[in-house]
Amino acid sequence: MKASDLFIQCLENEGVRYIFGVPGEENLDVMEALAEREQITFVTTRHEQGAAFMANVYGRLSTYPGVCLATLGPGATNLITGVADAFLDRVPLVAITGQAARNCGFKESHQYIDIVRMLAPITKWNARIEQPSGIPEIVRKAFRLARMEKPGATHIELPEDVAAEWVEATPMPVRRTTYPQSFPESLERATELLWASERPVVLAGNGVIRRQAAGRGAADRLASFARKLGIPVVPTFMGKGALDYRDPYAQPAVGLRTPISSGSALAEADLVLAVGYDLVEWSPKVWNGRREKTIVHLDSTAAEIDEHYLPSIEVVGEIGESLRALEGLCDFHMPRWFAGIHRRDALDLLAQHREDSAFPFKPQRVVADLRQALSDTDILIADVGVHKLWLATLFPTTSPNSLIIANGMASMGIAVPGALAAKLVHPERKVVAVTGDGGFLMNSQELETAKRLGVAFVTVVWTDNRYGVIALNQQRRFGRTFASEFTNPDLVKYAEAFGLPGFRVERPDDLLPTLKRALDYDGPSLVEVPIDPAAHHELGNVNVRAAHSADETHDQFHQDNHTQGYWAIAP
Ligand SMILES: Cc1ncc(C[n+]2csc(CCOP(=O)(O)OP(=O)(O)O)c2C)c(N)n1
Ligand SMILES: [Mg+2]
Repeated sequence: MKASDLFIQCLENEGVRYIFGVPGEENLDVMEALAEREQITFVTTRHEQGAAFMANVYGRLSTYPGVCLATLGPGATNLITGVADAFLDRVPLVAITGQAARNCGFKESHQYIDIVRMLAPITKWNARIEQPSGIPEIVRKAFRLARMEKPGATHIELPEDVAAEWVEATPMPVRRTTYPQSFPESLERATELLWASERPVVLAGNGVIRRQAAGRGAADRLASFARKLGIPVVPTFMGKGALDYRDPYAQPAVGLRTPISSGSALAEADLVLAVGYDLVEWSPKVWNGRREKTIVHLDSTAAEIDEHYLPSIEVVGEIGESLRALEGLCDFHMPRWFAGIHRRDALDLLAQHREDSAFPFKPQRVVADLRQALSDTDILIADVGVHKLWLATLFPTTSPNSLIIANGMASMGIAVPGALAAKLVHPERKVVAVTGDGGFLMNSQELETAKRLGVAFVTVVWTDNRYGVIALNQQRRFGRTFASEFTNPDLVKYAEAFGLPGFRVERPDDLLPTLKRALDYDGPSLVEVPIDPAAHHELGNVNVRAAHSADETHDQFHQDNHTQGYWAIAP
């Protein structure tokens, strides 16, 4: 058979359902092979970056590698941002690129650049297929490594002459691996350290969400562990939803440059049990600047090196299993040391702004209405900008992967293509992309892809006519803004030009009904929400909390959990 047919059979063998991409001349054989098959849908995008972000979010939510495809040269360079984002956020993704024939690589040649070398620093592994007989092993390896802990991006280059050759081979059988169990000695040492500590706290990261999505129950085990021991849980932005925000042990989320506020559980803690925590999200220097805290590292891999992150013990293994084992060994309940800690309450703040009538909108009001419009398991995906910080700080999450935050690479432009992919993974859920006006215009072309495919999600654009977070920081540091402002096209007309219904919300009370209308619409839609940039300054005042006292809210939590709305238990 032709090598391109074998290549597609190998992708089918990996369970691939979608390839997102822009074909080029050097992929013609691969595209032709795809046209003959049914299992894989090729989603033609309008920019390779859109394709990479779609594959990225597909991978985040499904835990199986999302696949994107581009041609050589410019197609491959356009993929880079979405691939790098997968690399830093531990997302399983396989990028496929075409290439000029093998006899072009040593000389100047049309669109030829060394893609393998270019993508090497942002992939876990990548390779050129030099011989068609290598296809089964290379594809198997790319998918296996992309998904294996910790997941990330891999890349396969298929030169056009290789794709057109003849070969006799079959795909390799897919065998799953298992991870070694954590050492009993490590678990015992962790138990001793927890027992000896006075103010322990769990810092729960991306890994908890990832291993929950992979069906390994990491978030379920974490909830059980926290309750048995009575330990507060601080999620990172990407760890949001690891514990239901209504749980008495749930604490406010941290990430990026969140300062460590005095009086917060992490500031006061003498021991930090870091579970599935990636240092890229929130530097340990912020919460362990004086290197005083005892650290217990519990993750799927050994700890990263950082002078502010020196674990006393590393518990390495499947996260949920390690938590289960630790819970079994820890036969004690900690005194409620964090009960007296006083913090301002995110829920309070949202409740206060529920009726806020300011126009342009205050972000708090928009977050409150978004929470009202979506159910527990619906999916909200944030782009990158000050709107992301508002959502990460204020949006209450009840379940893993209901708020998607890209926080390692933190690239603008992920929300629109990401929402499309989220809907493909979970057609039964409502999906909303929240994006700034800056990030929106970086990948808004994918609205055409959404329209063509008939994929229903709502894009909510926060318009403040600026790169809001940059302008905010300029104001704070230098007392003025520079080169961070712009104007916008008429976004309602822009949506309509794509054939989408577009709404501009001009009265605060119209927001919730407009969101509901857009969510009920059977196709992509756009809602523009003008935001008052002056209100961004209030972000620094949000010093959130989850529960003033575990005693007070514990019973209430169990009564209210899953039976009442979000505002029912706001104190
Ligand atoms: C691709 C990319 N370019 C630049 C940045 C740096 N950056 C981070 S947020 C931001 C501004 C975002 O503006 P906008 O999308 O309007 O969101 P807002 O902050 O106004 O909510 C910029 C330029 C980035 N993260 N990603
Ligand atoms: Mg903006």
